[in-house]
Amino acid sequence: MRHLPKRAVILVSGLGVLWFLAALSTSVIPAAPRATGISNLRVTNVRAVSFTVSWMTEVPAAGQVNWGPTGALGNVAVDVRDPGYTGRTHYVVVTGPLPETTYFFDVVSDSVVDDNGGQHYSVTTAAVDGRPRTPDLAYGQAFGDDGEPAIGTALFLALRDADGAGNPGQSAWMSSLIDEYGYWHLSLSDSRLADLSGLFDYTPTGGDTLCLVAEDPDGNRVHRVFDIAHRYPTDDLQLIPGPLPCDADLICDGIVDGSDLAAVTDAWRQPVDKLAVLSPDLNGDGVVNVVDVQRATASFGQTCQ
Ligand SMILES: [Ca+2]
Ligand SMILES: [Ca+2]
Ligand SMILES: [Ca+2]
Repeated sequence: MRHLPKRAVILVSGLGVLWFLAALSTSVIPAAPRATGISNLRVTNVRAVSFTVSWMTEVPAAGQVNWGPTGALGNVAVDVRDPGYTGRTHYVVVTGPLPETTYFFDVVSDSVVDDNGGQHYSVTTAAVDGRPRTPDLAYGQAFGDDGEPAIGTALFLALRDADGAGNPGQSAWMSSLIDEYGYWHLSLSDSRLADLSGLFDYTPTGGDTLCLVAEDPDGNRVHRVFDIAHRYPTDDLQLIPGPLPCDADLICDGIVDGSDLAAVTDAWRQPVDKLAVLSPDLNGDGVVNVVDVQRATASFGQTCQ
């Protein structure tokens, strides 16, 4: 028997995978429960001399971050709301680091220490970029599924190039803690390149986009993309029970398309970045596999604007 060329075998098996995904795409497989008590750990607003750590817990707790330039840590930072604040959301701004320096940190919820399996979490601070920029505020309001202000939820924002001018791609993630009236606000003029080497240049008058993502401790979510011209204020955001079809908009341009599907397949069986605001691990089970590709496929064509 004549053997098929290797490429043909790969093509045929690739088509088989696509058929399999299409067959799966009508079912929804629920997320596996989290093994630990903390979730949604994020490091945002990384600047030259500060960074923000946010996370959520299954039950109310007091949160703090132990941090330092070595594994000995040695410094403590507490929640921005109050040193004694207890809740299910935790939002700690670490101040005092030096520019372009790697720091290690652990996340503490009451007496439970998450030290990333003994190796600590780490973050490298941004380079100093002293270029003067006109202050540029983005703000809006976010509400829960019950219509009440989404108090205490962290709102994540990234700028994305959509007009081909300034820096390409997406900025580093910023975050804002939603206040008692549902307001969030962020200084876009402080936005940084994803690699933190300098400020992110964008077009403030319109054309570039804002990617906004938030999740509350009950799993209600929002994921929207706006033109930057509509930033003061943006449309009201409403957090609704997740997961959302737009969760698959990993290349956060407002539509789930081939580039998002490629971002999921590229991450196939690679180590999952637990700190990513938008993760290819769409069902949060700690691995990127056929279930995540199936979810992205099922969301194909979904718009998030
Ligand atoms: Ca641009
Ligand atoms: Ca996209
Ligand atoms: Ca997964």
